[in-house]
Amino acid sequence: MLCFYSPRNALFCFLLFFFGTAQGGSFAKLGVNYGTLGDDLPSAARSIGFLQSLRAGAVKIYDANPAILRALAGTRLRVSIMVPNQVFPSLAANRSLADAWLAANLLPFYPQARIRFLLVGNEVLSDYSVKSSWPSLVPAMANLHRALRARSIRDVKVGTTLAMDSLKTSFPPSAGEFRDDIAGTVIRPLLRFANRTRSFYFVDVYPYFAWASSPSTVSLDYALFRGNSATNYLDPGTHLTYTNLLDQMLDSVVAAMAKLGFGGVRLAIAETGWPNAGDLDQIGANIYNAATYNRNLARRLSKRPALGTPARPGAVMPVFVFALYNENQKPGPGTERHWGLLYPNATRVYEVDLTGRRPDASYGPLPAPENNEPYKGKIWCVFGGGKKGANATEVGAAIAYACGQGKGTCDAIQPGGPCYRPASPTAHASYAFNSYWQQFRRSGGTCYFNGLAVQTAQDPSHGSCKYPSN
Ligand SMILES: *[C@@H]1O[C@H](CO)[C@@H](O)[C@H](O)[C@H]1NC(C)=O
Ligand SMILES: *[C@@H]1O[C@H](CO)[C@@H](O)[C@H](O)[C@H]1NC(C)=O
Ligand SMILES: *[C@@H]1O[C@H](CO)[C@@H](O)[C@H](O)[C@H]1NC(C)=O
Ligand SMILES: CC(=O)N[C@H]1CO[C@H](CO)[C@@H](O)[C@@H]1O
Repeated sequence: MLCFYSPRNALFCFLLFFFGTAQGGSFAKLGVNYGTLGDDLPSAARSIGFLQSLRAGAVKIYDANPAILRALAGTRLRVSIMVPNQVFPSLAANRSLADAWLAANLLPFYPQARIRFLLVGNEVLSDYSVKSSWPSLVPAMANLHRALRARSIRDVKVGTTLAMDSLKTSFPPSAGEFRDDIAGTVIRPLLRFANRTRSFYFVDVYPYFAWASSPSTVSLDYALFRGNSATNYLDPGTHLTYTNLLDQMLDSVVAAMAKLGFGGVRLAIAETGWPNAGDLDQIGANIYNAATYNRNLARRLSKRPALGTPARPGAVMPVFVFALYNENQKPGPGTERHWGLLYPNATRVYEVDLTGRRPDASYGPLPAPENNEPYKGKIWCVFGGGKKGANATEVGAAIAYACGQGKGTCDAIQPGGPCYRPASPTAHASYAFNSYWQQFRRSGGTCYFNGLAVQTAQDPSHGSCKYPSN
């Protein structure tokens, strides 16, 4: 009940509630993130058809792809587009460039496509390699906002997406606080902008990652919205009771915003979801959990009056699930390529009604989850994974990369070494990938190599050639 703690905020909260209720209908259906990092995905036109048959209410894309925006023209789907990370700094420096960006990317499709959000950059404040561009973020947003107004466009809100690592503290939720390196310099101006323009704080929030990084202390049921009085969490600071991890994470953002004096800025969930598969050493990434998370999420969001969160009861939030497809070209651990509601062949990974109205009992049975406990056996990383069109040049480059990292990574596959034979590129790749991964997995090294590598529980050692393992 943060809203009513201070009389100064009460009016704003009332307006927020009223405004939220008035807009409630339009946010009721879940939106879907339509990412395109796959080499095997259906066309834009077919994809929009799939979004409609999934009964999505909105779609978010990661750029302003003309083919997708053309396919969205005339549909009921609300649309969120993005200014890429490489582009926004120039828009901060020059107002006419911001207007030119709109003219080239938004105007040809507006208002035929119902573009409602213009997101400037994707998780920019998590990428320290572009730190020098951080101060440009809000000025770029402001220039785009001005350019929209100058063209009398009033129904497109400008924002930016931020990951949960913009917080330095998120537990207990009432202790939520932004990182010192961004709080005053970027976040405060961002919140001021969001408040002034009645926009949102767009957060990418993944209970999956929070649970998976400490499954022994966080309950899986709490992460999947099916906790009970034993898994509820009582925040000692506010005495609010949390029934699920998503609310807890959202309210840590609310607390952090309040500490900067902007406790009233509305939240939108730009990404959330649960992976339907992952690597052997990744816990809880399976169809059963993914279906449970997304069905329960949809059901919660369909409730009227809106549930909001404990700190913001009744608040209505736009929410976008990640993602439409499993995307086979996303780098990183296996989960990254398995967030889809659909396989690339357009088959549903599991049934989910995004309007949240379908009763649980009407869904068919799900495959039982088999990896809800940490994998205890040994794991190796070998050549495999069935990447289409892999060629000798690519494999050679991957071996060279793996062997170039660490100490003595590839000694065993030098001529005369115990793993030199068989002297085939794939056998050498297996040794090199595994040797690299065993050295670097603790520090974030992944068993991926552009799709050339895969984890296995089968020891690839042979004769005197021993593959290291965990
Ligand atoms: C802004 O960009 C426009 C268009 O490229 C250019 O003509 C103008 O000189 C730029 N202004 C500044 C101040 O850089
Ligand atoms: C679609 O792809 C999935 C995953 O690869 C597979 O299990 C399924 O059988 C495929 N469906 C069709 C109709 O090809
Ligand atoms: C090998 O694969 C790489 C990466 O997919 C590609 O860029 C390259 O053109 C291919 N080379 C040949 C000879 O096919
Ligand atoms: C916390 C804060 O800055 N709230 C302001 C948000 O904007 C409204 C006007 O739209 C102000 O009344 C609030 O004070």
